[in-house]
Amino acid sequence: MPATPGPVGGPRLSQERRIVTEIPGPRSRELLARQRGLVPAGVGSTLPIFVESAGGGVITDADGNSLIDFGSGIAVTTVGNAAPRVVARAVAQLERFTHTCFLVNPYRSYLDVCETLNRLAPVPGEKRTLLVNSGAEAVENAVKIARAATGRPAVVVFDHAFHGRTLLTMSLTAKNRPYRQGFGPFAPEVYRAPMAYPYRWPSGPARCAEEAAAALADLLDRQVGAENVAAVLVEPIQGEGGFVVPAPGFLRRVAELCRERGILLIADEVQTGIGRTGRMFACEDEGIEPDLLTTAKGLGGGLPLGAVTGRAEVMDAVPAGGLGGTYSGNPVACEAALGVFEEIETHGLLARAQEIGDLMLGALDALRATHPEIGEVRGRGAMTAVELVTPDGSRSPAPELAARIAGRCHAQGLLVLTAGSYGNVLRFLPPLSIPDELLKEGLEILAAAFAEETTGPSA
Ligand code: PLZ
Repeated sequence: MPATPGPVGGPRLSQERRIVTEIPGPRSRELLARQRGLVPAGVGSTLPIFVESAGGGVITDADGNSLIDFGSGIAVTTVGNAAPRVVARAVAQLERFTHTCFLVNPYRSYLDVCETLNRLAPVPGEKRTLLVNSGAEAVENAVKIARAATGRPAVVVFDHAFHGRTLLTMSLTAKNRPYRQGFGPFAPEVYRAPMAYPYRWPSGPARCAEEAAAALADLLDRQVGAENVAAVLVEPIQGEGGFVVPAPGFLRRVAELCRERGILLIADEVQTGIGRTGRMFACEDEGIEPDLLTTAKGLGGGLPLGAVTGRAEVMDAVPAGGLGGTYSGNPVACEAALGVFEEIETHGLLARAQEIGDLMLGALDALRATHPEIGEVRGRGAMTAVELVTPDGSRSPAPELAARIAGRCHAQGLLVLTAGSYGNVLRFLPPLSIPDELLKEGLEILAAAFAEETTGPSA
């Protein structure tokens, strides 16, 4: 197979869609059958093709298929899968040492990652960063730190939020099935406010920000009591909840309400952060400066790494020994993260994310013009989505249509993911290393899937 490098590197994989079997093919189906006897049923897969290699804008599988990647492993391989600087640094580190435990013997790369995040994060004043292993651990630690710093117990979160699957972060997550069902009792002192979700706001988008802010103020002051609230936790663009972009100005109001009451603002940038939205952090677009900011996913370029970056006086409120973990800030993951920052810088990937956003939003808007099943096109940078509804003007969610369109895309060799509280959102998270031709080809496959599913033979 002729191998050419992707524009931003990655393994030297031919940047083409190539479907040589049905999807999944026989080898993947065999492995899936094996999986069923080994792995619990609770672990699902969006598309069970067993991966052989990935890079640039493609994923290749055990049957020799090459699929276009609009998922990035859920917003993780933002700089490209197996990106050269990530790989080179991780490999070199693997050969030096794999682990010491930072709590036992520290190493420099941990500091380099913290220094970079402290420099880049839109958190005001002097900053500190804690490294952990995952997004859930980052959120969980941010809440622990906020409680220690304020001496208050309560955390306020939003409808449609996703913050993880551990007991606390599952308790912070909004959607029951599949995340919470059967897993209670949940962690106490979690309160939920409505999200300023313009498309579904009862009185319409115009008053959405103002009314949602009023509902938050009421929850803080009357129901919980602001003096009991450690933090308000919010995703600047909701990820699993369906790429809900809060009504303009809402997040600034949230920040003000927090400041007036001595409540800490935690921005969960696990999905939006590290260049995904066309800025290093989505908070920058909103003009908000959280007290604490969580990252993971894109930070490690595919290796498990999470972080909490926060104001020094808040972060330092926890005494020595209060924070840590055996693997937290693993040296291989730290080197990978330094490679991620180099890739972003070297290839101008923030601008690339904006370019991808322009291209995709333009194509999705055009698709919406001919498909009333697309209720809304939204997102920012390389984080875009369409919300599907019944075409009768009622805005009733259409999750089956979303699943059918995703299925058609998969069969044609385009990996897309679904999301949303109602399961009716198709979301697009291509790696920033994807060539334009593959982006356009993916969008054509998507358009064809819409044509077939909405005006196909049975319509
Ligand atoms: N905060 C905003 O998006 C993870 C979840 C995949 P972890 N989102 C993908 C799944 O079904 O479990 C996420 C997120 C936001 C926190 C998390 C949690 O990050 O690294 O998966 O723990």
